[in-house]
Amino acid sequence: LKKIARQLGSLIEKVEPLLSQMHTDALSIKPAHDQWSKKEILGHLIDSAANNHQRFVRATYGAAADFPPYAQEDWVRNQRYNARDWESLVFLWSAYNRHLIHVIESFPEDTRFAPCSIGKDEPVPLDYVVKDYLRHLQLHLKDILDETI
Ligand code: NI
Repeated sequence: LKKIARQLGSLIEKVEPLLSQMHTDALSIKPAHDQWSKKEILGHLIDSAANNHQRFVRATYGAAADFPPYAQEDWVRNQRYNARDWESLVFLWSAYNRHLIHVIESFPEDTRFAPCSIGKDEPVPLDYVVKDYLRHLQLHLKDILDETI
């Protein structure tokens, strides 16, 4: 988990300046009515950070197995991310992730296998959830930056 925290740290350091430099004109454009704009994808990553924050902290006191799944489409739509400015979204996203790195680094050793609920399936161990959080983040950053990171 310490390794994942380091990987997450270098990813944020690398990507934050790239996001900050992006031209803001096209960021609110949805490629299709049922596809997210880049602002909405970054918003989805903020939602992912917020929901996984709950899972991570709840795991430290044995309460992550009953955390409910979240309706990601409703979260993105109902928060109207396209109405926010890009700079604020980038700031929130990077600050949230810096805090998550601190949370992951602070896990007591015996919480690695704490059961976490990630949907309707059987609970999975915390270290799987943390790895999957990073994988999901990389996947969507690729869509925002139009490149492999
Ligand atoms: Ni996603």
